[in-house]
Amino acid sequence: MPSFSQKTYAQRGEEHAHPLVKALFATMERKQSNLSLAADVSSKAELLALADTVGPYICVLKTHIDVVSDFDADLVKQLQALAAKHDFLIFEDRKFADIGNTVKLQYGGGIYRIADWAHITNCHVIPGEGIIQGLAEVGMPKGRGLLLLAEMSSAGMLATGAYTDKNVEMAIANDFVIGFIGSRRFTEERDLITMTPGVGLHASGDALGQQYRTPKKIITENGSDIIIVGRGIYGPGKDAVAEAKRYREAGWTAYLDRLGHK
Ligand code: BMP
Repeated sequence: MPSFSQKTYAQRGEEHAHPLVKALFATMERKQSNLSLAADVSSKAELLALADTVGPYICVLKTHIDVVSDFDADLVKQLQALAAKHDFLIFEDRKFADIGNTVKLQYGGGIYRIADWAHITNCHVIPGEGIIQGLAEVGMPKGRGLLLLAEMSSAGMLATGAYTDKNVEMAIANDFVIGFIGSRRFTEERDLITMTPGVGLHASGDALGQQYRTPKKIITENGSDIIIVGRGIYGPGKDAVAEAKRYREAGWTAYLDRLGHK
């Protein structure tokens, strides 16, 4: 059987059982994009402007909703409208890390009500499998999906070896899990997607431990599925649309190279 990395996104979408993953692969194929924008901006106006201008080039908009200083319910409504207009999914990078009962409250309630609007969210499995079960109780009925942080991109990160292996085991065993944050393909047992942050075409890192690798390394060599790019697209002095086009092209070319379509 060919590795999932050798199949097209379209084929994987057709064969996948999870409607959300089917929708994601279909979007990727339609837009020829395996690019996710990490929209780490601190105002509602900036976030909406970025989502609207870069939206046509991405498959997933990744948010940190708690960095938006003037968050309100209307922001979420407008983000959902932009997701429909430009055909992308929303991933709230919440990194839940508490016991099952607490994360249920955090995911479904509070000010942000993440489960109501984010198609995808993620968690650390430090508390054990109960965190997945708690999140699933809220997210499964809404058709949402969860990524496990099997690895991180930053220098000295502790998610390695047996800890990473445990993430993979838990992902395989839980239907609510659709994949991982990490740097590579982790398993062939079922089609779990990998989304990779810490991607840059030029910089090698920042002053706070971030480390960047190229789309070619991540997609072609490591078999990851989606590149997550933040400051490489909208950093100081950058033309966000031009950079988004450049990263989309680099990510897609790396994917075609992996399939052997030179
Ligand atoms: P940038 O491309 O500007 O470095 O942004 C990376 C984004 O990915 C940030 O939103 C960060 O929170 C997230 N991220 C990461 O950098 N490394 C990880 O291991 C996990 C992340 O979610």
